[in-house]
Amino acid sequence: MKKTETPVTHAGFVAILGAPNAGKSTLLNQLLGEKLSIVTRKAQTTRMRVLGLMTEGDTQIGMIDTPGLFQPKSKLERAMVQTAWDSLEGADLVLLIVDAASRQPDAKVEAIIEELTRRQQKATLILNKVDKVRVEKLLPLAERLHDTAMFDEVFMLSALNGDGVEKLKAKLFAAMPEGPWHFPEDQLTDVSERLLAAEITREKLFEQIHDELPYGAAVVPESWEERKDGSVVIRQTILVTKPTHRAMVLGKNGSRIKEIGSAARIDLVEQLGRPVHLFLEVKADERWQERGEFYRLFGLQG
Ligand SMILES: Nc1nc2c(ncn2[C@@H]2O[C@H](COP(=O)(O)OP(=O)(O)OP(=O)(O)O)[C@@H](O)[C@H]2O)c(=O)[nH]1
Ligand SMILES: [Mg+2]
Repeated sequence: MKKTETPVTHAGFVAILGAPNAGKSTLLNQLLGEKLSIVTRKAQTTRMRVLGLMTEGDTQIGMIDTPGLFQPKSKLERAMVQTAWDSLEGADLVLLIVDAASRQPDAKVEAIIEELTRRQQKATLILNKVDKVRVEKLLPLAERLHDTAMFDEVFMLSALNGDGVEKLKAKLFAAMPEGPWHFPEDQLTDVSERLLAAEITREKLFEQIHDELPYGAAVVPESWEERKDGSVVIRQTILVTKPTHRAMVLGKNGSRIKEIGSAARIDLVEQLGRPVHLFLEVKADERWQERGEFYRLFGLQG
């Protein structure tokens, strides 16, 4: 009698680590072919773990985008850095992304390599932003970092334009161990739509408001109402610490908040594929970074 064989599947998790602004979220989005994690020119954009799923053939990979690693000072920063290190638990592979175009990548990266060494955690080294840097500069950097012996392989790529990303993707798919998939084949992430929608607004806030303000601001979902006509009504609150910051986010006659809202709405319509009514409220609350509910909402420890 012939036994019916269950098909062999492969599954695993890959953590993307690196200093702030190295291009972690850009790489996640490029690998997925979807804009899932928010990206800005500013450092410390990503604040939470963002899982992006790639399922192809018999293999499912959970890519984990993380907040950048740096010396944290505030409670929020400590929670962000903790989340990044926590992503190593259960990761089958770790990618350390380095901004190869940065004038001084070594100092920030060294501290991360030190911690990886302490944890005896091998990683794959990704030299990113090769579109912005001359090859002569890349090779010595690759050699220097590779000499630390913490890396199994080095990839040079541009997360932005996709050069070299397919090669990395092939390695990732080949490296996943045998095992059952953890998510349905067509699932993209485990982050809720409500949270992703709030992140989009935060991206626009980071883009439109400068100085220190965005670092002291957060966007939280308030409500999400599906209408019979197929549209969705989304209400979010932008939290800032000071009344003066509230005034800055609002802008003259509410002009700034209007711009943030319309930029966010354009992305939301694209992502959700239906009409969106977005209502934003701005609240000044000096202590929002102290509140546990905020951390729980974003899956942060605090
Ligand atoms: N030229 C170039 N720019 C890139 C590349 N990858 C990322 N960037 C840019 O670098 C900036 C930071 O990218 P992110 O993907 O937000 O970086 P991150 O590592 O996720 O940053 P945090 O979330 O703040 O830790 C953005 O302006 C990106 O467009 C690349 O390959 N080439
Ligand atoms: Mg990021």
